[in-house]
Amino acid sequence: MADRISDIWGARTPYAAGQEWPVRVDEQLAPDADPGRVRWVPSACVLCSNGCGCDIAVQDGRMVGVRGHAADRISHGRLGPKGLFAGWQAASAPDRLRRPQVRRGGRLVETSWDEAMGLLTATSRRLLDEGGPLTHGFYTTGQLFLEEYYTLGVIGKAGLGTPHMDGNTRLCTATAAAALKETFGCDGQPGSYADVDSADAIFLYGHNVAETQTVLWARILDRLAGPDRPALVCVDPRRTNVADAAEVHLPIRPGTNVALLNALIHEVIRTGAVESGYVAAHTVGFDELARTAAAYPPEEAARICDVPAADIRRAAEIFCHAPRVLSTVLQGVYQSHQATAASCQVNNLHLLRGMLGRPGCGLLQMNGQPTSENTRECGADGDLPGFRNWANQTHIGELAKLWRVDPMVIPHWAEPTHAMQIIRYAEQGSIRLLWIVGTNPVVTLPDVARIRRLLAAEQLFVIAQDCFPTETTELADLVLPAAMWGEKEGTFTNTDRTVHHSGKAVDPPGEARADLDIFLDYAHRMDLRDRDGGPLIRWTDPEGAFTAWQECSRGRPCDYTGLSYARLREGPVQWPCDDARPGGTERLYTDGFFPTRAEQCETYGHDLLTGAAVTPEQYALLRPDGRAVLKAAHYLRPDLGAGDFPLLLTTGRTAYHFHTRTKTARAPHLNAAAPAPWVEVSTADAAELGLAEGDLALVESARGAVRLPVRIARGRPGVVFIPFHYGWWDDPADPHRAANELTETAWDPVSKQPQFKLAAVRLSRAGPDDGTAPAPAQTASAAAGREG
Ligand SMILES: Nc1nc2c(c(=O)[nH]1)N[C@H]1C(S)=C(S)[C@@H](COP(=O)(O)OP(=O)(O)OC[C@H]3O[C@@H](n4cnc5c(=O)[nH]c(N)nc54)[C@H](O)[C@@H]3O)O[C@H]1N2
Ligand SMILES: Nc1nc2c(c(=O)[nH]1)N[C@H]1C(S)=C(S)[C@@H](COP(=O)(O)OP(=O)(O)OC[C@H]3O[C@@H](n4cnc5c(=O)[nH]c(N)nc54)[C@H](O)[C@@H]3O)O[C@H]1N2
Ligand code: SF4
Ligand SMILES: [Mo]
Repeated sequence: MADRISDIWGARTPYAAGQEWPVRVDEQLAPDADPGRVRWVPSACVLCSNGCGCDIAVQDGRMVGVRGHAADRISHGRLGPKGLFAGWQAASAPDRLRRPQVRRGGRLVETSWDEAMGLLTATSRRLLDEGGPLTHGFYTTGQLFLEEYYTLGVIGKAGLGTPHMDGNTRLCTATAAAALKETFGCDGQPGSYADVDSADAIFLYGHNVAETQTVLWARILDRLAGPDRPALVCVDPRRTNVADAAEVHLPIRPGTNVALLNALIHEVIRTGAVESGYVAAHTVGFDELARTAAAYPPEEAARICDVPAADIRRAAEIFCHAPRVLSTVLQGVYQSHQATAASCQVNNLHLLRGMLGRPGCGLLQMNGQPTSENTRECGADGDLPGFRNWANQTHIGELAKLWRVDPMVIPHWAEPTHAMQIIRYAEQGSIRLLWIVGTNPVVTLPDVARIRRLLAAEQLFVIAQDCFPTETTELADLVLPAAMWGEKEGTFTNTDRTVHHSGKAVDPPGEARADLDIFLDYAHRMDLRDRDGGPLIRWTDPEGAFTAWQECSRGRPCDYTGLSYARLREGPVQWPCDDARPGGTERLYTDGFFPTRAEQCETYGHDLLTGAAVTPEQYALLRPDGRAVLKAAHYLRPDLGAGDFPLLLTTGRTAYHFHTRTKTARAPHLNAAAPAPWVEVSTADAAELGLAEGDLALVESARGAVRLPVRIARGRPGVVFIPFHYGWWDDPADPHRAANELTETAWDPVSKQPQFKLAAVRLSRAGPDDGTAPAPAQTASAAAGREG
């Protein structure tokens, strides 16, 4: 059973440019499953944004395994270690939440749904009476289904009227959305995963795809093993598996993405690689971009980023000469201080070469969580449903008409509140009810000591809705047990706009309920009504919610009106899908026209350095009118505070765990592959600090400290890495071992995404060698000395 643990990507199936990626069907069944008796329920994996289509094996009312779906456009049958092992095993874990719990006399005790929802609605009503909708905050997720997000979005925006609803997507894909909006006028992924099949070069910016979308990496590996391998360029301070396979690895100093990208733009312009016809017809802002980039010859970027200028030139040459380049961007860029500024420069590179909307010329501002796309589309975060612009009265009017409410009910007097600001309002006491759904902030927000204090405070009524007991449910006043993937029906959309339908395979354990049913129950008990006195939420099941959402998406860039449950049961489809495009749409912007007209766009944009909003008047002067906006930004040095913290901490993922491990730690093989946290230190730093493999190190920042075993790894000197997966639910003996004990409350000015990839720390030896660190050996965490 364990071979796909050590063999993360499975066997190679090489192919050449322009060919179909060969099918390889991966399957994992429980030892006691009987293949003859298994029933297969179509779904897709929800353990990352790749969204691999799969079938769930069901036997005797239990999930007993999973297999890849051969016809699926994303996976062509493959599944990675998380997909193979985690979902179905976690679902039958004995410690699932089965009944609601309420805090009485300081302790959580089980209660009935009726009492739990009664308490919730009584508290909610009282606070609305006392202080209005601004007393209510929602902290949501990128892991529910579309139907649940849309329902929650309508409840918050039209039922209660609070602007305080954001998702953990703020930590995850806020920058992807922001960069797409700034450049193209609207959210929506231009590229397709099938661009891997024909790209001549692939650029990965801060994206450890080998560990974080393992099936996408298998697709890239198969091209690399084929007859016409694409050139790979990896921008990542760590020596990841991607770096090992790359033609050019640029291990830049963390936080210097903008300088590097400006140098690439510099070279595109200097060498005459700009597609002038495309730029003239389809963009605005070239002159300012050229002026800005002029300050970044490769030598200057080399100095800032601390990589050889010759390597920057080689990367630039690849970008300038390859007929088809696919670029992907993820957390190494998004979770940094100039996140949106950097991501926009990747958009600019593609625009300068006219490389959009054609096979192989993909631009993927990646998502991370499996369904974060839907949070954004449906408005269960700081966005309005259908990618509508909160500053556009017509867009607000459309929603008011659809929901049959007064436009003034829908909060749109200011930009919706971002997650860290919701936390601040709760701390200051204006938000008094915080409903946390499908996220574990006590481990995953920056500076978790602060979050722990807040959630434990008397003044705040905390609801936590989850499938498992977590560090966050432990602090809640009310715990609502949720059904998980496979236990409820719904749809979700991956990074490249592919919508999958997921069937209900089994019943949830105990009294756990689908999130949709919990939201519907709340709306019903709160008696939320429209302006005519009818029920605000008129649907009662997933398909009804989907139909309501389709109407909301009509005419918007994310148009779902051509879809249906019946159609999706036959297989996935990429939005937009409407009467004119009944088969869906593989790539956006094939004609070079962008949704930047003022009446269409999702935002008028921001200043990339300060985050100041562009006014409608300023936007009108810019006159994008269907052209993309080339936005320039100078590099700014990150502010890392004062104090004696000479090392840079970066945090991130390992292949075997998903976030706070609520699912992956309950899959024994995955857990055994990475059972406990570690800190990666470079050979040079270890020598200087007198640290050996397995030693216990004390890692301190201005915020906190953790003690972790040392892995002497292959990263760049001056940078240490800690995986952020490890809270303390499975190790109460060490309640302070999370990476986020150390991180700072700081965010990108445009996307408001926290800066998890950049904190100043110091290290010292805290204990003797205990053998080897519990770090995986096949990944970026491999011990120094292993050559790629
Ligand atoms: N196995 C696994 N897969 C996952 C997840 C998981 O938890 N586990 N989570 C999913 C989710 S929600 C997300 S958001 C994605 C995240 O997927 P990734 O973004 O690929 O993962 P991370 O490890 O957070 O960060 C990627 C890389 O950024 C690099 N980096 C750090 N600082 C910088 C910098 O300044 N510049 C550049 N260029 N790179 C830098 C790090 O060294 C790291 O290798 O993964 C998804 N897939
Ligand atoms: N230091 C550092 N911190 C980070 C990051 C980093 O790279 N470094 N990355 C950030 C990123 S990109 C992300 S996405 C976040 C992730 O942060 P979190 O979202 O807090 O992490 P998860 O463990 O995925 O928490 C999701 C919770 O939802 C529950 N859940 C799963 N399915 C369902 C469902 O259907 N219904 C309900 N109600 N609950 C469900 C799970 O059991 C789990 O407890 O972490 C962020 N924090
Ligand atoms: S690549 Fe992502 S979606 Fe595909 S099997 Fe792995 S975790 Fe699941
Ligand atoms: Mo994420």
